[in-house]
Amino acid sequence: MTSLLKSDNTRSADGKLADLKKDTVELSKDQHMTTDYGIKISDPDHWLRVVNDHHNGPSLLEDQIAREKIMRFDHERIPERVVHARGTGAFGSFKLFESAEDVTTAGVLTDTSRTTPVFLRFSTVQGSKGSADTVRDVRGFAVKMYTSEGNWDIVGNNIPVFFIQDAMKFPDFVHAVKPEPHNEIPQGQSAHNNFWDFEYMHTETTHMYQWAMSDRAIPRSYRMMQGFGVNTFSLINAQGKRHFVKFIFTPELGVHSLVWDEALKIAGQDPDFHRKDLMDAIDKGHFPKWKFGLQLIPEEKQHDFEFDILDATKVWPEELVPIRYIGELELNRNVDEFFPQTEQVAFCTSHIVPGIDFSDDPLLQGRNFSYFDTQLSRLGVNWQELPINRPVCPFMNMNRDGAMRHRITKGTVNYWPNRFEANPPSSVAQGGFASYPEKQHQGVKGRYFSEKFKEHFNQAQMFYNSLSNIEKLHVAKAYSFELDHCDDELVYKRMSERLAVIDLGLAQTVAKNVGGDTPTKALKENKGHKAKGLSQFDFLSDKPIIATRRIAFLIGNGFDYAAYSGMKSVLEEHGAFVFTIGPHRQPVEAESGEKVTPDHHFPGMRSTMFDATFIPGGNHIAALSKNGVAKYWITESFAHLKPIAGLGGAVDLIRQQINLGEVKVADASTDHTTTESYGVITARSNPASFQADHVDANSKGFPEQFIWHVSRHRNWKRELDGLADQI
Ligand code: HDE
Repeated sequence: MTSLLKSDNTRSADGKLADLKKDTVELSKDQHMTTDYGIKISDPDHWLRVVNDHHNGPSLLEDQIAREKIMRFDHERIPERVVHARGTGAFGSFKLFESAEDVTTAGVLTDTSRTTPVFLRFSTVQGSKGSADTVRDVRGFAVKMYTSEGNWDIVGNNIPVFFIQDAMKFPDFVHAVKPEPHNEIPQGQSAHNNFWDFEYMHTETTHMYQWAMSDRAIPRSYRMMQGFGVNTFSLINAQGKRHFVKFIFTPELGVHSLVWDEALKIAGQDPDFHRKDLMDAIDKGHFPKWKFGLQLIPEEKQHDFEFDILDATKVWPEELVPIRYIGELELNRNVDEFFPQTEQVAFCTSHIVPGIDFSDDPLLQGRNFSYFDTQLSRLGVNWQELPINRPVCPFMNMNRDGAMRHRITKGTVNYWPNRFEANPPSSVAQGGFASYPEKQHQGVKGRYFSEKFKEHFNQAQMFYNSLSNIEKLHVAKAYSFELDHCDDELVYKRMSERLAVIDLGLAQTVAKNVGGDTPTKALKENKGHKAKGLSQFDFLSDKPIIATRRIAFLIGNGFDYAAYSGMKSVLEEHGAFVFTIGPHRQPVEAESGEKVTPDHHFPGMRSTMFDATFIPGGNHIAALSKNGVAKYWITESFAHLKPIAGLGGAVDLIRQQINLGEVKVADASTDHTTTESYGVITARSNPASFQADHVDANSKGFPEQFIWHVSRHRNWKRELDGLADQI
């Protein structure tokens, strides 16, 4: 039976959940409908009127119930976020497995017995609130930790650097990337003249747009991307010593992306793809997890690097500054209602807790101003009183009044100091926040920049050098797509030439594709520096992790039930989500008489929604061979580099469809060790058992091979060998 309540959110009781309960009401048949001021409503559907014999007549302004219903509705929109408008969020918790007390006094980073409640909002940057999830864009990764000492917000992204170095450039940058002013085009993408004009004009953006053109900007799932605080913060320990720090979250499931054609299609086919993916995983109990790490530089080493460590367009290469993983963040509860939680949640980089402090990073300094300011216009002066934003620890001060003040503070004074000594401040020993007493030298007032900030290309090269060949190929394709969408010759010609500061081959490929002038020499020597942790392949586990992977089973009447149920249970044992796609959602009958109710019918779904496909044998193959959707499904999955497995009669269907010509696909019933499988696993007869206890690259069994290929995410060799360009 469909429940009135969307989801059962009682699973993980925590401090924030208890706090929100005070403001949470539930729909119920026993609670009769009332107006907002409490009177019971007898007719919510018809406006009060004076009618003639035909029951026609004017509506009466007098109807306070109808009037208030409409007027309340007229005002229910608030301004969307000026950037990061499109997003989704979830609750969770943060736990330490190692104390960082050597570098900070912050309880949330030192007390290993604590579980800190968390709210995390993911977002895209460019598009408006209703735009598609899978566009090419940076993803926001904003974490609110409701710590016992107050809220700590890490307002991060899934890319470790940013476009600009100085906050004062932010309005120009955002104007340039957002839809153009004369026609409000394009939505949810940077593929337009103004964005690339801005990038060309600001060489400091070079490193970041390399990342934005990489696969990082088209994640497969919010659950499969890293989160970075980006800016440099400080940690202060009990001895008053300061370390500069960067915060990093790395996902348990690895870092994976969509392929571009898939991302484009999903944007239309299921614009909520990432939202649903996150909710679905949490609802099914597969809670996404990230390791939380610190990169630390002692204060006295601030100037020991060839880049400025306060420059947000630079990473701290792991070889120079290793990541120390100390905790884990888990998301385990979906929101109850989107607006009061995900929309009204508001983050501020300035919200830190004792033991953590800022740095002179000029981007951070500006952000510390901007976030609080934007919440004032988006939510009003009492935004921190909203249930989702208020801390779980006690809070009290002399701030009063303002629109929509809810809190009622008893007492006769609202100032400090007062004759009652009410609400005194805390000493540092009592936990009061004190800024790090950084020595400030007498300086000169002026709009100066550190010399090292002027170097803009070394790390853009390092990023590109560190990518695998396939990732480099994708970068070239991404630039080609973006600049192809620019119709101003000046923009695409200058930009494709600019790429020669990174790599001549890249610049030549892009110039050719987009109609630029092919550059003949590199604009900067590339010394070949690389760093780990930049390529997504660095996060690919040796373990065959297929948990939460969406696997489609294509069936029709007459399918082989043994193969269907055997594969379903072995994949589900490994944590995959199996979906059955059939000709209709009414039950489909197997050859042996069993009935299965499909999750979807063919026209209702697309291959793009799944990570892999399996087709059991049986006499349904004749019908599938005539089913255009099923046939295109196979072709498209192959082009999107996804594993495909088939048994019995499905072998011929798959082979015909992917039209591999001379290339052989693996056949688990034959000797496949000499055959390149391209991630297509087929066998003429069912395996002796549908079990997969030990899976690795050398596994020979049918389910094992399929699981291994799914765990590799995509079969890149198809693309490298030019086999995938069929659609
Ligand atoms: Fe933001 N950014 N930003 N940003 N940002 C906003 O604040 C801003 C920057 C990021 O889910 C706004 O509440 C300035 C870097 C995320 O609610 C605004 C500068 C990083 C979110 C704002 C930056 C981010 C925002 C708009 C340059 C990665 C969504 C709505 C100095 C570390 C938070 C809002 C959410 C949102 C300002 C640069 C991440 C206007 C001035 C760098 C994840 O205040």
